[in-house]
Amino acid sequence: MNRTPGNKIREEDIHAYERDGVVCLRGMFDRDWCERMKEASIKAVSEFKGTFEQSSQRPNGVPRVRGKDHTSEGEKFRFVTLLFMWRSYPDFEAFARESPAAEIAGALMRSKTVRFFYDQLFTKDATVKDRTSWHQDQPFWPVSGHHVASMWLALTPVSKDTSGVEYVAGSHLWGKHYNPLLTATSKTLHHDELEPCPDFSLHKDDPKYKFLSWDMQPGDILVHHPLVVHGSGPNLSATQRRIGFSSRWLGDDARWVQKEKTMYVEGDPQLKTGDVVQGEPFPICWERKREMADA
Ligand SMILES: O=C(O)CCC(=O)C(=O)O
Repeated sequence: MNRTPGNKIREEDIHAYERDGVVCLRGMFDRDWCERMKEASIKAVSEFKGTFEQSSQRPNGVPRVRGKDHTSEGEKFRFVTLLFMWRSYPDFEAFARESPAAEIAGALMRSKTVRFFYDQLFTKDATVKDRTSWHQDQPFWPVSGHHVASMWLALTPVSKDTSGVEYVAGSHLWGKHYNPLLTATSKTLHHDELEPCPDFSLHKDDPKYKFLSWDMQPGDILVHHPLVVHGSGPNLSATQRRIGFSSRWLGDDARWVQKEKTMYVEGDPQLKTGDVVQGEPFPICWERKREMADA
């Protein structure tokens, strides 16, 4: 399994990330990582019982994988999202601590230090019709700053027809924070003061917007900014499951923001608004010039 990025990250890749809010990098993870994480993902999804577990339901405070089974009534093909797998599954923890992901995130964010934030799986079986709604990530989180990169690793081949992620280029620079309104979380995270995210599928022909998406192979990644607008379409394939594995990474300017309604972070961070995001829940996984084993 590769410890360093499968390909060199060039200055033009960093510029694309800064300009568009997303960059696609090819062949960053080798076949061993892809097979290991694909197997681990299938196992985690098969073990998930389909409830959205809130902190109060967690026995003795022990963290468990949370998520949502979005599968429509009566459908045998599943659409499942899971969060915080690294707390329960050693393969996901190894990915955070031993893979080249943290180094890649550090290079793109131009950060000195990279901490792990959390991981999230998006699996859509063949023929799953559901979209992932257009959204930005940051309004869901108790974290501010530009240095919060998400890395979406393709674990199966992906195209626009098989629910490849699409982006509105440059939307991270609009100064907008849209209401987090994905179906899984809309009740708990709704913020009245924020405007809803437009349905950008209705604006595909508008020359004001540039849409970006890529055909991908296992090992290719998308790295995106926390405020770039993105979403994905249905999986139109009759045979091909689509597995996207996102890991989120914190760089130098990431700060905690106490919010009334926000994604629950495992591990009881005990941080106040304005604090550097640090501590046991967010292990240091990479530092410029030298790697560190732990926080
Ligand atoms: O895979 C998807 O459909 C959406 C991914 C996403 O929203 C993310 O990784 O932030």
